[in-house]
Amino acid sequence: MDISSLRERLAAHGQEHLLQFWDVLTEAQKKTLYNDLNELDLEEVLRFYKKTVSSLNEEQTKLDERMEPIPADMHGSVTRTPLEKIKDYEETGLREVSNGSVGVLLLAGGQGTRLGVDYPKGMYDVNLPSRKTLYQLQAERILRLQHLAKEKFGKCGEIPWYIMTSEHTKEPTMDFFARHSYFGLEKENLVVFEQGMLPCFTFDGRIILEAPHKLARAPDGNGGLYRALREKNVLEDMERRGIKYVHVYCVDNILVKMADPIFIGYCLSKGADCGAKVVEKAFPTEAVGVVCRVDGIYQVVEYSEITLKTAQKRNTDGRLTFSAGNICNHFFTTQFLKKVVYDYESSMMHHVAKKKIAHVTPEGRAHKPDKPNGIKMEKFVFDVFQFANTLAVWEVIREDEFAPLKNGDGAEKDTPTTCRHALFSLHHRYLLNAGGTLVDSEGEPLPLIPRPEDRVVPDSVSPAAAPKCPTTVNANTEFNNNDAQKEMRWDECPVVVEISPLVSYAGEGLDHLVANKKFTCPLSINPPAKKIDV
Ligand code: UD2
Repeated sequence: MDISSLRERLAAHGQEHLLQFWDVLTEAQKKTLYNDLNELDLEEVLRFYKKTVSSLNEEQTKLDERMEPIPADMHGSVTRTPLEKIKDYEETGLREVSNGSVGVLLLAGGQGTRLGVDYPKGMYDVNLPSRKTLYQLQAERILRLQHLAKEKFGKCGEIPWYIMTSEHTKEPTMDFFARHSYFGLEKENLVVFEQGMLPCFTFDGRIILEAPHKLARAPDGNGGLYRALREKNVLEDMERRGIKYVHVYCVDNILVKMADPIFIGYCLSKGADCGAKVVEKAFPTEAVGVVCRVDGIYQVVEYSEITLKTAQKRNTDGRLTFSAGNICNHFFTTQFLKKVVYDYESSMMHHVAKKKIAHVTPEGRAHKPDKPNGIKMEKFVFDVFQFANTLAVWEVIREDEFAPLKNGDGAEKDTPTTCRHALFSLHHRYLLNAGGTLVDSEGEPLPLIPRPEDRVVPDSVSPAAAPKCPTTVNANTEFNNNDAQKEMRWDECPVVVEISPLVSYAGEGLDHLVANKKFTCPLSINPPAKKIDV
């Protein structure tokens, strides 16, 4: 270890404090720190830091005058499109799936700090009757979609699943999939890769030490995707497999439609190289970014970047002018990704996040600050919209497609409970559309929207009063009660319906199972159990 030249290099960049504990480190710790510092491209990270903070000091002008909505002909909506057209989009998308041209890419490198778990969010189980995790629901949706495409076009295109992880989430994610036999997917169709990490800085530009021998580092944002696509040779993998279109999405949306053929078909019909699925902003001050154009360039603008007057602006039909709420659900052509990765990635700016960063005190003690003490630098996945030739926006119904898991139970929104209820409610609608009915113990149909008097506060429910024995419908039309689930309770919501993604991707294929039948809750609809030879 050439410690004196390392010391000189650090001193030349004002970072000599990183060796302040050197003399008290063990040999192993010295090795770790020495390797980490040698591998760090100091010039590059300091250049990022300077560029990022200089943008902080620029006067933040509101964007109002320069903003325009996405032109109406590029802002499609599921509620304003004739059913026939939607079927055309779906057919186009399914054809591409069966051709093997579609891949999905999951952004799963986040640290899940708001949810407060120390494992990857995809492994979270929101307590559905099946106890399926987010990863399993997503894997099964891929399987079902492959099946639907094959059924329609006779060819089974495989959908490779690219999963971007980070230092914290890669190993547990890989172990989890291996332990669950890849949930039925082919192992080689799962490509797990790791995004980059960047050091965290104090406000005056010094890299923070998390421990005497360890730098404080954080993933470089979900826009770290583009650098990782290049550095981990993921684009090459896509080209080798003949992938032309990629659906990129974030891990926490329990209703996400993997490689949604309608969205893909819509984007293709518009000749788009880049697409964003959005939901209509619920009210002017809702804290979501909107997809729009600024000086003619596509962008996502945060609510905090505009005035209330602009947020409240309405069209003549009464709809909000800036209504395209971003839900982190994107379409890219691989051609576009190639252009971004090789031509533009390095010019994309980082955003600054002021954070409470755990660090070591000069006395060598670990300390968790209670107010922000430094910054993390992050790129955002949608920052590439600015490079699109044609960006198409597809607006979907929030209740059908967007229920994110951000916070732990007890928070106001986006919790395991709200996710679970969103899924039950969607599956209840699938059941009704297929001609089935959910009834209460008196045989009365359950309303789609629970009546206040039907809601039961979980803690006040006695086990005897809670629904216990779920009705299970196997896709081979067997009806039975599942003993293993008898003791489970889903007592806080009167409607409990879970349809396995292996049976239905988006409500299809249920008629022969449920039409003209009545069911009580909790109801699970599963594929036929595999026969085990003994
Ligand atoms: C994201 C979107 C926001 C909105 C919202 C809807 C971005 C930057 N923001 O906000 O506009 O659509 O979702 O739910 O897209 N991730 C990584 N690496 C990282 C950081 C995050 O892969 O370094 C992943 C993370 O695991 C998650 C996704 O990116 O799957 C979104 O991250 P988030 O939950 O931190 O983003 P959020 O909710 O602030």
